[in-house]
Amino acid sequence: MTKALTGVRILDFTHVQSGPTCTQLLAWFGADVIKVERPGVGDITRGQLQDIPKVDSLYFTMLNHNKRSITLDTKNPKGKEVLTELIRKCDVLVENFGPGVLDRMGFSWEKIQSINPKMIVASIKGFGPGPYEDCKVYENVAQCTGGATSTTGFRDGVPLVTGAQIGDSGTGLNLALGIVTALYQRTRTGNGQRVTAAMQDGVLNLCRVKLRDQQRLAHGPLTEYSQYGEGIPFGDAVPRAANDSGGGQPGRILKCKGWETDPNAYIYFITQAPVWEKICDLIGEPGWKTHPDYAKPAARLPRLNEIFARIEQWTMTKTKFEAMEILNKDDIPCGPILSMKELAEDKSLRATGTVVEVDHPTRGRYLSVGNPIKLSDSPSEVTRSPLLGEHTDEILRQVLGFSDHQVAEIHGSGALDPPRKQAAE
Ligand code: CAO
Repeated sequence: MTKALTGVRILDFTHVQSGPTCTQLLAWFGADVIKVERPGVGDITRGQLQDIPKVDSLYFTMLNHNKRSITLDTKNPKGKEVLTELIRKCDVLVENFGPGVLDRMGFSWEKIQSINPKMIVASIKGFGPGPYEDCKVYENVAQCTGGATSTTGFRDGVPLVTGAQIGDSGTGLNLALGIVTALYQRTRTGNGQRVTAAMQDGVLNLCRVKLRDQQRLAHGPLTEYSQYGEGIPFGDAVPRAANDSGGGQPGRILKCKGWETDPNAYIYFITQAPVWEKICDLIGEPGWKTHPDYAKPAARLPRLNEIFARIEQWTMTKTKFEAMEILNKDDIPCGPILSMKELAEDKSLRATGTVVEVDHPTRGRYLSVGNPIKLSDSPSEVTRSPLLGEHTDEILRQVLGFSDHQVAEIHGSGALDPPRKQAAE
């Protein structure tokens, strides 16, 4: 069976997390992804957070499945020639270098266009045009500057970053969509184009409900926030909402049986209006179904702390999984707080390929996340990440068509040797 992106060749200049997320997705959909890495060093994540000495880290292996690796010093004159040939042979160049790096390498958009007018050049940067456009950015910087951090955490605590890599992996997703959209447009126009995705933009986009709340503040307090019921006035910016629901149906994290010793014995409980009467019956408060202080959603808003405290009395008598089962029978939206251990051991996630076990020649077997997007006619098999430069000769010969003599010349030129200047760890 062919894959959705069979025949699409990607020149992958990405590193760390944001860009590799994008090209890994494209590889899962069948694109031939050729990762260009600095000789001797490679993607810096190969050596970061290593759990096994001298073995590609899980950080790297979990972001670079289904790719091929070529090492090339793109600052070496011969290396530039090879890169020029790669640009001719590929459909898309993806990069997430620091601002200006590609230009300094001698491969500006104009130059790439002159080599291959059909090429799509896709870039992730920390910021879009503006005062910060020249800044280097990592995940938490994007979370902080995109509105996630100021709105995450407890009102009286410091701002918090989240464990979900919304700046890196979130922006990688955006870029992947931009690339396939540009590829689709190219089928009509025949032309390449630039695709750019800024991490700040991606995070802010994911924080749209907070921008919504910022505007609602002008018209009065945010009644679904706990602080409203607690009588604490709102300031002029959206406050941190702790675990209050970000939508119109109030929700909280509530303790379940075992919470005293298990840090994840909790459940997220949503008091969705259509199932309110069932909730009342379940927790032993049938009178709340008709009582004017509790019967209607608006009446409940100033009393959410009291209501959730009562519901928690019930959830504390059940494990999070028992509560989930009981609540789902009544269509009451809820979710147990699952630990990474529980997710890693979840059989259904293995069955769908959302969590996969991969074999690696130097690491052995390890767990990874698989493709979260399922296509019925383009299933994703997750294959291991490449070793550094594993496919250099294969790509020089098969993709670029170089002869034995040319390959030997490239080897002799120093283009495959480590460059002198390397980015700091
Ligand atoms: N051959 C020769 N040189 C190479 C090379 C190759 N194959 N590949 C990379 N290099 C060089 C580049 O030319 C550049 O050198 P110069 O600075 O002399 O031009 C250098 O290596 C890499 O520069 P960089 O700025 O991309 O790398 P860094 O480690 O200093 O910064 C990061 C990393 C992530 C902060 C920066 O790339 C960045 O801001 N990227 C955009 C935002 C982004 O994607 N961030 C997500 C990171 S994941 O949290």
